[in-house]
Amino acid sequence: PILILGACGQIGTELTFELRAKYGSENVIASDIREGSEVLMNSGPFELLDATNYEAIEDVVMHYEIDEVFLMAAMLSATAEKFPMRAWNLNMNSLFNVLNLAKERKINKVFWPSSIAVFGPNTPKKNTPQNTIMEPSTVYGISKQAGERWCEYYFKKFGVDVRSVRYPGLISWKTMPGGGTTDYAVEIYHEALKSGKYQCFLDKDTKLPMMFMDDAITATMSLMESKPEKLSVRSSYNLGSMSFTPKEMAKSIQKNIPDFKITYAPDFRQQIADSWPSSIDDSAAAHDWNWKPKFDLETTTKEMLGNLKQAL
Ligand code: VAH
Repeated sequence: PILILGACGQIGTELTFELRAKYGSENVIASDIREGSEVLMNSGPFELLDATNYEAIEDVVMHYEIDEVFLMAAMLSATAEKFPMRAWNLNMNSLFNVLNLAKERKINKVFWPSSIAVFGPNTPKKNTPQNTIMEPSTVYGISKQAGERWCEYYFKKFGVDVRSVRYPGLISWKTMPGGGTTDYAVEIYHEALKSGKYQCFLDKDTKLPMMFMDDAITATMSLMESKPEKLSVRSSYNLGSMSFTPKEMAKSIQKNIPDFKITYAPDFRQQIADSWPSSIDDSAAAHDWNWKPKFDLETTTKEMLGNLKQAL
């Protein structure tokens, strides 16, 4: 059986649905610090669980005889700047809890998300390589860089089978993101349908690596199902699909909603975005486990507006 920590979050929610569809609802235990959507809560077993509480996780792991853990609980970049020590505590102690369960052989496999936030202001911004300068300038980025180093250490030292990808900004319609710098790329679709206008908290030319959630989930499951001997990276794989600016995103929405208006009012999240790459070289993932994205900006916009129209 599989345990998902942070199952009510932006990625966790969709991961829960996809893993349940593939492996059967009863084999996927969802957990979070608080209850999730009606749909999620009614789709299979759920446990209220604090990812920083080792004993509580251990109890659930033993009770359900868990084999694999997906650790999706974290505090994201924007919120982490407001609460640095809470972010460090949640992001690191949850990871140590899961890595130590694997080291004690109480679970066999771990997925842990890293992020393009591990890169910093002096990282090459275009086609950022798998191995390069990494001096993250955000609390969240520092926690992700430290987390990657621990994942590789536990793999090399204790043979822990932990796998990870550096997610770009993720765009989903089933769930809202929580406290990220790339959240504008989700909010903009909701506002385009609700009010026909959106005030963007990043500047019009801020180019960032982004990905539609379906691609992110496919990548996550593909990496976890790969044969271990195929994996040359045990820190975290670069993962790319598309890059665009808020201005390009607004144009893509205006093709469907001609009157949509965007304005720009950069806030503290501009500095975070400016420290991140504009595009990613994910050739290691393509080589090791045949990663290939399906969605671009046009198809993402069609999917988002089509599904949100139904949902709203
Ligand atoms: C954030 N969505 O904005 C997350 C992600 C690359 C961005 O890490 O913090």
